[in-house]
Amino acid sequence: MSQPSTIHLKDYLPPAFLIDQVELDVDLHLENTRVVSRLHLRRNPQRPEPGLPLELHGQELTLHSIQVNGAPFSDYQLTESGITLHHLPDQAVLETQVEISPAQNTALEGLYISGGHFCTQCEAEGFRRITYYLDRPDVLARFRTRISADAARYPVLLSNGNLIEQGQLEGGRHFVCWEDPFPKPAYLFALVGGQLHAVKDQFTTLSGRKVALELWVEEENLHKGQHALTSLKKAMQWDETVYGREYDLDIYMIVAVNDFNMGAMENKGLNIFNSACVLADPKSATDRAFHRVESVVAHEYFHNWSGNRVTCRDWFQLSLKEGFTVFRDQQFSADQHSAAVERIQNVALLRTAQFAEDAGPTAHPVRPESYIEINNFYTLTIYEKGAEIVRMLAELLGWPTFRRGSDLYFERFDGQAVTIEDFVACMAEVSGQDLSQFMRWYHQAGTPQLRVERHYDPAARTFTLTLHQQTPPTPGQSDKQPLLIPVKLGLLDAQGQDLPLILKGEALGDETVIHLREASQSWVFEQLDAAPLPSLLRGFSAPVKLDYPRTDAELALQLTQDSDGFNRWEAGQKLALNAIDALIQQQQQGQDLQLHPSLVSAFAALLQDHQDPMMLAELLQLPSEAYIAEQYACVDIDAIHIARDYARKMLATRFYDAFLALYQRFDLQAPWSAEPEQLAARQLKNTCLAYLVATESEAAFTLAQQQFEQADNMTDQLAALTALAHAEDPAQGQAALRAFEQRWQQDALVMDSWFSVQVTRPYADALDRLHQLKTHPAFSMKNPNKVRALLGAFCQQNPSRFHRRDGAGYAALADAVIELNQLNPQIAARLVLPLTRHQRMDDHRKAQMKAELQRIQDQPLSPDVYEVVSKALA
Ligand code: 0A1
Ligand code: ZN
Repeated sequence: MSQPSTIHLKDYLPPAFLIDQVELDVDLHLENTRVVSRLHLRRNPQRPEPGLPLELHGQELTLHSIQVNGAPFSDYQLTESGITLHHLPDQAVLETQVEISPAQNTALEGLYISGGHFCTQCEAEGFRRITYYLDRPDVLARFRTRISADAARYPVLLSNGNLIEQGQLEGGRHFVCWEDPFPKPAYLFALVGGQLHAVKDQFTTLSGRKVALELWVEEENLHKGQHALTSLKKAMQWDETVYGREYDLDIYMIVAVNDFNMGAMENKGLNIFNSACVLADPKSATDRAFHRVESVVAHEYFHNWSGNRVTCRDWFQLSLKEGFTVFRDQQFSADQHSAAVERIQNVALLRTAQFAEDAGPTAHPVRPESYIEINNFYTLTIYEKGAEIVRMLAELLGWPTFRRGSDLYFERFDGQAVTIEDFVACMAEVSGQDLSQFMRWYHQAGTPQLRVERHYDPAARTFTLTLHQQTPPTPGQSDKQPLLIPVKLGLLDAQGQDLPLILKGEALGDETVIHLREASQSWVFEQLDAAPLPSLLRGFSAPVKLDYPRTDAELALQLTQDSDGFNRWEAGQKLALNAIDALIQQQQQGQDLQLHPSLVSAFAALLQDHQDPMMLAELLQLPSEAYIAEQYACVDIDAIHIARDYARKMLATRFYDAFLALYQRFDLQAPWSAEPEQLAARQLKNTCLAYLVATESEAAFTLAQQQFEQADNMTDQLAALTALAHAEDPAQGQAALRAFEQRWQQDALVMDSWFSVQVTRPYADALDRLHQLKTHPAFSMKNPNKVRALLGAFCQQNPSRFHRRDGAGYAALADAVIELNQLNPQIAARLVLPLTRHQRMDDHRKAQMKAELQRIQDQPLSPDVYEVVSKALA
């Protein structure tokens, strides 16, 4: 493997040729699939330089023949990354015949086998593993796809668009022909062949067109398909109502596959899903899994407009489709469930994982300037921070104007491949706002820090709020410019009620959004009889770190009284962070641990108010170890674990009776349903169960055991299993783990949870379990879900064990990365990320982490792993 090269945005050039029409003929065989492709080419008027050659991408293809306009063609060179054809006429039909081997494809890009079925994954650059092509998103072509295969083994053959022909062939084979009327980039191509069965439904669009909905699964999973179809119909309707977007083909198909690198893929008219993101029934899937299915189904559906009808010019624009589509799926979920809880959960992910990414060696702007391997850029920054930027735009413009900007964008660029600038220009045009400073959000990496100062002047009855912003340096970007930061705020009186806001004589109601543009800026609020308490960054109106010192009493007031649900939760998190910080310091100084009374009184207040059980379940969660770690310049991983654990156990003991009462009250004893009341009840009840079991009392273990045995749904069963299996005494969970394995060994998705539960045990034996489980018959390094369930869960969700002082956790990860680098580079490059977060670790661990990275670096590496590891060692 040669030294991989870097691709730069500044080098972008339009392609030398365009492709109007593609005719593919794919003859499916496990070891030697034959692909004939006919490309209807013409020179691109945007590239007038005479005689430009055509450079087609191709990877791991065996070339059999090339013809141009029906005659053999020899004026070409094979290169490392494809083929260069010289002296082509201005218009030509280029026919290539290649052979590929799906059975050997463990990278799961291009055409591969999953569970005995043929399937494809072409984003970002998988199509070049199927045939020679201009595999770039700014080349949009109409596809006609003929597939032939053994009729008995592969009775179902699918591709994009409409089925136009099918028939029998000799030798027990058959064929189908699909045609997609919408020009599309190759990354949206898909093909499936297998013994699949469909759950079918129908949707009538706003304008009265009937769309056939088909979910294709293995026969034994038919009963797990209904929820995805219901979710799809909700999403279709929501996009019509909220964004005025209708579906455009007569059929929408989804296929579930077991081996998939990501969550799902929005291929035109033929989505391919990781089975974990589409299959769900109450017996085997948790409420969280149901929610994931709903939101991923919606996400892929929304891509039909934000991504497919209007696509990206190049991969540097990835967040154009992903940021916007994540924002849309978050809006959808907020409309289906509790908006505040949805926001809390999205922000929790952003502030732990994305902020950590933005502070580490792989930090990059939402619109990057360069990359080695684009697959490494499907990141939380592109997706989640990208969505935050779109959310800020919507906040700055107001929804009706934002919606007009969205309409303009879809209308103006329908059928085109465009840039992030094009999107923001539509928003600027409809609003009349100058968004040039706002564009820095796309160009600057790193999480901005916002420092708050406040000053009340009793004589003038004014309150001055001063905000200072600063973005830390990130790799390749040492100096940062001030950003335009929308800060939504209210001012609370001593009872926590919103005060009227008056700025420069203008009455602004109870809540407003101020626009911070300078490095430091002040606002003077008038006519205030006493010092107010600002409730800042309501709804987390910008993805920033807020340095806003408040007293415990002020935090407690916000926790119970703030009219903004997000800020109530945020105040509680801050109270908990303060209390845990005090414990960390006591631990570091060798003192006895003492939990600060403010957190105890906060819990006492919370446990008396059951108005909103879903919200209460969130409010009762202590910040994760990962989020606690985010607060420190030098992370003391052991002290964090001990402090948080101590706080959890103290609260559990102190409020045992209250948790038990709440548990009993919300243990509905009714058959499972997906009704919001039941969802909330399960969530709260299981939060209480975790606290009860944290006391390690016999009574609590008995309760968990009973729940484990009697549960009629996976949410309750898994919550009980986790409580038992995470007890300090490993014997507590043994019987339940065995029973669970017996019951579910045939269900790969449930077994993923069984693996994760064991390796996330926060005790010394977790790593031994991991080593044992790697040899379990249900585990496979070739299946990404299994790798994530075992290795991913251990490294990301069990920080104190992954960061064991002896370095054995790091070594286990490095071993797995080295093995996976050969099998599946994309997954290897993701798995290695926890090892790259060494910056803020103590010197001992930092050295060990770097040594393991170096051990990886000393191997012959895929570009994927090379890029991540070399950045982490730079
Ligand atoms: N576009 C899909 C996610 C996806 C991205 C890359 C893939 O392979 C490298 C596969 C899927 C989405 O946003 O859902
Ligand atoms: Zn997406």
